[in-house]
Amino acid sequence: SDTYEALTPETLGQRLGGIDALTRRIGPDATAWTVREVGDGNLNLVFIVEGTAGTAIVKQALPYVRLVGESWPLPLNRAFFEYHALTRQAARDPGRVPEIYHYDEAQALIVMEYLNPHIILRQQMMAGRRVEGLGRTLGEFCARTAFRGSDLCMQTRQKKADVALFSDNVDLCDITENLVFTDPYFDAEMNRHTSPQLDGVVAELRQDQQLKIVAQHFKRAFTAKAETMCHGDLHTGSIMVTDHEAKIIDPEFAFYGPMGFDIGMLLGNYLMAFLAMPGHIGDEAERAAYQDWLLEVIGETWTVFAAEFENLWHSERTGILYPKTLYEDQGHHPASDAALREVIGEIFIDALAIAGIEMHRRVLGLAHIAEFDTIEDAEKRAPLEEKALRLGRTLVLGRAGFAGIDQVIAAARRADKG
Ligand code: SR1
Ligand code: MG
Repeated sequence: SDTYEALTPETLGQRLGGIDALTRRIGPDATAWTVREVGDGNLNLVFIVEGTAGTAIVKQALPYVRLVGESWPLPLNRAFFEYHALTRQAARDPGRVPEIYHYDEAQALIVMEYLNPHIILRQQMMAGRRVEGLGRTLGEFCARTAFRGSDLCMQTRQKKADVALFSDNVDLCDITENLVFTDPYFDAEMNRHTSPQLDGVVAELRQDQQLKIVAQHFKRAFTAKAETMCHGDLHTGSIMVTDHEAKIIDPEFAFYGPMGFDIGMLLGNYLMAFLAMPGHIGDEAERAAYQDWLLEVIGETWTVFAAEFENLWHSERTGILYPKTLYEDQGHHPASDAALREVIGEIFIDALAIAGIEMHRRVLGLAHIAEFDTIEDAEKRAPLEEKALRLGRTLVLGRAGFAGIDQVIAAARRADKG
């Protein structure tokens, strides 16, 4: 039927069991499918479906924000944007996003590959477990999607059509515009911080006029710097991992924005995982080793991003920006290299500011992260959250003064030491 109806574990088999693409994947007899609702995110229903032939994930949008409830209505069309983003990401970095088996616009649902035995990267990090090649995978993903979705690579008609398509993702962008770029910097109704011990530093941040100016500068970049199709919500809850691989999920917040947006949000989440570690690994030596690994991942993610971006700059620059003819660039022409350095430098600065802003909103805003919230003892939690707030401010205000990722890592080490 075309009328939207939320699925339940009881109705799912009967409602999707007639779709060939699914019976082929899961099993011919839908009455034999087992269905579990496992959604623990802020917005959607998520079901794991298992049958005699295989498995699938069914993700369905709800007409409201799950985290808050029916009092906050939210359009269903986020499934449309997630579907379109997934297809583009699959083309731009093959194998890095789940395969789509079926999409139903009216029911706002996507049936896709069940990544198993993967778990959410945030959980993996809280458990102190490494992921082989994580920095490489994420650096490549961010570079390939940033570059290949931009005017550096796409044909201008196609790129402008995509800008128009994703510009309708108004409601999810509105969430980011408010929850990320504005609410943390004033006494907004939905804000919450979990410890009164933070009242002092929160008041300090909210009186910091320079910080507000920069946050609004980057909100302007978010709304107007339509460089590439961003994932839009690339935190460590949007990455699924085993010990040996990482896949990227959940691009429903996709929008056209700054090339530094995704990698910036990711760096902010890595940094918070790093600072939260005393709440998760008790043994000092074990914790120090794991924190070293997290910093290596930070370094590698950025270094691989820059290297892959450079590689694509030389091999796939087919769009309207920095055309090779302008530099007579058959190889590494010096002017082309200088232009590349300028572009990457700007992406780095944008990314650091976004990282810092993300760190603020995850402590002060509505949507928190498990790394901090699961530390029950407020005396232990609050100082770690304060470190994140202060490092966030250093990144936002000092964004143009970092000579490279090593200096960011050094700042993270200083913040951790307190
Ligand atoms: C009301 S939605 C809150 C947050 O959850 C999503 O994952 C995004 O990060 C959003 O900002
Ligand atoms: Mg999500």
